[in-house]
Amino acid sequence: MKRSALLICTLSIIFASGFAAGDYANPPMWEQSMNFSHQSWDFMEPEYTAPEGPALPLNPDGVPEPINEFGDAALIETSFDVPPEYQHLIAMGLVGWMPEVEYLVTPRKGYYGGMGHTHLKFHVPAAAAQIGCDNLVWVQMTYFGRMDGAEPFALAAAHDETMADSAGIETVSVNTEVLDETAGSIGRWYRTTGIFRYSDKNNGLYLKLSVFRYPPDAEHTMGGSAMVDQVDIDTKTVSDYDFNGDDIVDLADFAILSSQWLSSTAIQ
Ligand SMILES: [Ca+2]
Ligand SMILES: [Ca+2]
Ligand SMILES: [Ca+2]
Repeated sequence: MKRSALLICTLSIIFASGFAAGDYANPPMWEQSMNFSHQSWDFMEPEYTAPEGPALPLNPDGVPEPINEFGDAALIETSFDVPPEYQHLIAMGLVGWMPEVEYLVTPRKGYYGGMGHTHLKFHVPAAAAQIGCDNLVWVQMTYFGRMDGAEPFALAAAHDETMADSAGIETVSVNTEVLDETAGSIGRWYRTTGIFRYSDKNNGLYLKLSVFRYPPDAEHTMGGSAMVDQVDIDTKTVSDYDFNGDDIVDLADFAILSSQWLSSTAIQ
């Protein structure tokens, strides 16, 4: 049993050249790892025009170019919540796809969001469940959100599209940094990076990213904005058979396994 799993893991090693670009900041450098995949969305193509935006599902449109031997990753759902008193903003085109908005003091272009809480859902195919193998997913989003002290974002991972089944999905880490290109008093730019560990049940993982705007009040009658400018997602497989911890299952690990087996046999 152990040997068959070892072989399955070994067969899936991918070699890819290193890269770094744009908001793909401090990437996990998993290119040499088993079942590595990468996908980026910058939501910026000439044909993306507000308010229609691109058709869904939207495959990765950013750089670096996607690498995924398990299927095409996609943005599958977009939505926003606008408070009842600001529903008229929808007709004004202040929520949805925004190729470029000059009145916002930002160099960033091509994003989804506006003057409502903003949600994006992605599906990222990954390695199927293997004995002794779990997957890690690294997700990074760059966004404009509230700065009133409340959490400006939420990250959720699930096995199914309804986001109901998150059994066994472990949050390894979530870190948020404030970007110094911030402008305005009702929001700022952030970059949040999260890592989840999971055993694949359904050809990949569903990820829902939410960004929250500053709530409207008497002083800020228009309220703030929530905008997602870029999303990057990497995956890899981790294995209990990577005995020397170098992120690759190969003959070196098999040698360690063999020596352990021999020593245990000798004791008996
Ligand atoms: Ca693009
Ligand atoms: Ca963008
Ligand atoms: Ca190893």
